[in-house]
Amino acid sequence: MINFSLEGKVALVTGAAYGIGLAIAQAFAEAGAKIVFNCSRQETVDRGMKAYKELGIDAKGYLCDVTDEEAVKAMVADIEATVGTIDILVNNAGIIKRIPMTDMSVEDFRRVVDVDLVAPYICSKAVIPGMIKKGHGKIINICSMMSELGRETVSAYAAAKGGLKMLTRNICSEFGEHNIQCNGIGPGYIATDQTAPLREIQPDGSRHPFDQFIISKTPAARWGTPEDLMGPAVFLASDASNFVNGHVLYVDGGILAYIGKQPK
Ligand code: NAP
Ligand code: GCO
Repeated sequence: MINFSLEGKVALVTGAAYGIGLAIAQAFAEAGAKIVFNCSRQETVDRGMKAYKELGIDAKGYLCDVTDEEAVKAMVADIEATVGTIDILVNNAGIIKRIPMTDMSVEDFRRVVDVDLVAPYICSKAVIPGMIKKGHGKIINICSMMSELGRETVSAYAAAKGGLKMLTRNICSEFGEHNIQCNGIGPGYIATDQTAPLREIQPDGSRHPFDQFIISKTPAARWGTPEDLMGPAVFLASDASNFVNGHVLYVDGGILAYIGKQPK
């Protein structure tokens, strides 16, 4: 029988106070997992704890900046001591800065790469020893359309998410023999806080030009929702995907397959 259950599994979803991370964690909880999450601001951790309580999920929240290796190691040690060895890690925490490359400071560029690429390395490095000891593990990296495509103003983000695709393949290569599967999810354009600026209604009441652009580039002719990612995430976190490794599953409504609707 195909096993999509996460019963008895401990899942750490980074940055899962709202948006994509919260939806993935909710899906994991519905599949039986124990949920742990972290954010870098106390008010966001509090927002997440409120959200989980309203969903009836007994989640544990940590204040931890994923770019701080010592803090991540301490968080993982506390989780292993108080909840259990982490079976599933979702590297979801991420930021974007939309600035033309030649206007972008090196500090801004580095911060995006730190959060979106170096931190998944830090978090994966922290959980893999426990997974090896346990004899299994699942690491899911939240990649992006920008793991495959570029666009103006997102140079740091695209570089990081492109690197995250290759980090996914490398973790697969290095730890597959320990029954650890590392895969990516590449969401398309999803309606969350992160993309809210791209969907703002214009002063004349019209839709944001980028909003209209994405609708024309998506065969599904709609933005994705965090809920669209729930099933794919449970699949990649469950035993149903034990022979899927190093793969990036694009959940994009077909954007990557489509040249775009021709103007009328
Ligand atoms: P979001 O709404 O901006 O939420 C990001 C979460 O990450 C927040 O909880 C934030 O909390 C946390 N975070 C940011 N920096 C952190 C840090 N240094 N340490 C710990 N937590 C941190 O983002 P989203 O749209 O849900 O996206 C989630 C992931 O999906 C990101 O990796 C994003 O790149 C990716 N993605 C998004 C889309 C989309 O269209 N929305 C598409 C493809 C991929 P704090 O600020 O309090 O830390
Ligand atoms: C942007 C968007 C995208 C999405 C996502 C697409 O400015 O182009 O924020 O980067 O967040 O990564 O998959």
